[in-house]
Amino acid sequence: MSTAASPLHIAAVESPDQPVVSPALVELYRGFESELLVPLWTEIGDLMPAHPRSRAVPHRWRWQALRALAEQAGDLVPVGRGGERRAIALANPALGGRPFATPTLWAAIQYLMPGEDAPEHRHTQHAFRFVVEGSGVWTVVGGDAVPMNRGDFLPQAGWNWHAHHNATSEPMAWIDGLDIPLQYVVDAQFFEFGRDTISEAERITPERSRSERLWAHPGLRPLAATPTGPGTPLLSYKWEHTDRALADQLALATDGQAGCVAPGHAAVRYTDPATAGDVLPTIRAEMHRITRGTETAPVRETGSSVYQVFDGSGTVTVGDATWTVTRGDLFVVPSWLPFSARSEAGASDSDSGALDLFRFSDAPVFEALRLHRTQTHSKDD
Ligand code: 1HN
Repeated sequence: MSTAASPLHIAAVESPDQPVVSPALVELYRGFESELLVPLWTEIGDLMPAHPRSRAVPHRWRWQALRALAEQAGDLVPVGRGGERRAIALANPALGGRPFATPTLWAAIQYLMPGEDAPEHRHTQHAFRFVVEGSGVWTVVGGDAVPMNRGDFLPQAGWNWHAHHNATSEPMAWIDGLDIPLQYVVDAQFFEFGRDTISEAERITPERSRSERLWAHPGLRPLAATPTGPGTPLLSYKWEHTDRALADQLALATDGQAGCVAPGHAAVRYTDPATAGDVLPTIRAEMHRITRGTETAPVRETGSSVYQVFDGSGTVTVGDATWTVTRGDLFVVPSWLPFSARSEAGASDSDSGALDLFRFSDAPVFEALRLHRTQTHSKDD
């Protein structure tokens, strides 16, 4: 028998639902420990709770603080082969210091200095970029140069070669979302380095990528183009379309037409134009617009989400936590905790606009596994 200390500790405790503690029971538990065995009767409450009790906790990150630290990293940390990206991840305070925003989702601020290249690579992790401020970076996905501007959403399914280039004289920051924690826990990851530098031909700065010219025409599918990868063939969802969709929804609702989630709450989901399904196999993304003074009904869902305030200010409540939020702030909603948002004027707001919330979640995973549940409460529940 091994003499190494067992990593297990099985406590014999006095409790109505546990066997009577005796020297023989303690001896039995030491026997379990040394053979690396765990009885169900001491663990069942933790393993099979009546409803999800996420290991993650609600948390908010202030964009101003993230942005300032990313700027410092811009001065101190070069971007190159090995580290690959100047990306700084949100670490949920209850997930052991790992760079995991939730048990399934990674979220990071990425920062690229003028003229810098983030080298080419590919990985099985599904990813996207979302731009809350700035412009001028081009992400090159499979040789297609895709411009990045405020409000643009750029999904990029796993195993696509990708690099980024800052073509301007200003630094630029954006957020990255990936399914890294999910692929980490299920041991699915593959990764390969690509070319160290992208070609001059890929440094061009077209207004629209090839993918947009093929796929970004509403309701029109190119007859001869076949998506090859696992996610959407459209590599950029430009802000002008998202903005108009939300504005139209709210305007129609004012005329008494249906279409909004609720009065004063418009929302759209980013979808794959070839399938109408989610943009990525493991990540769902949406944009919500909540008009000034509107409060959403609390909703809880299985699975976790990360939100970023795209515009406006307000108050959000996640479980027992309530925070004020303003442009750029990020927060997480763990599984099965009720979430609601209220749009209100913030001290720093210059306009009377609505609260625009970008959201991404692991919902496609939960739906595929038939584990998705939603519960909506009225404000009086
Ligand atoms: C990655 O490739 C990017 O391409 C961003 O911008 C964040 C985090 C971990 C691993 C790869 C990117 C990443 C990443």
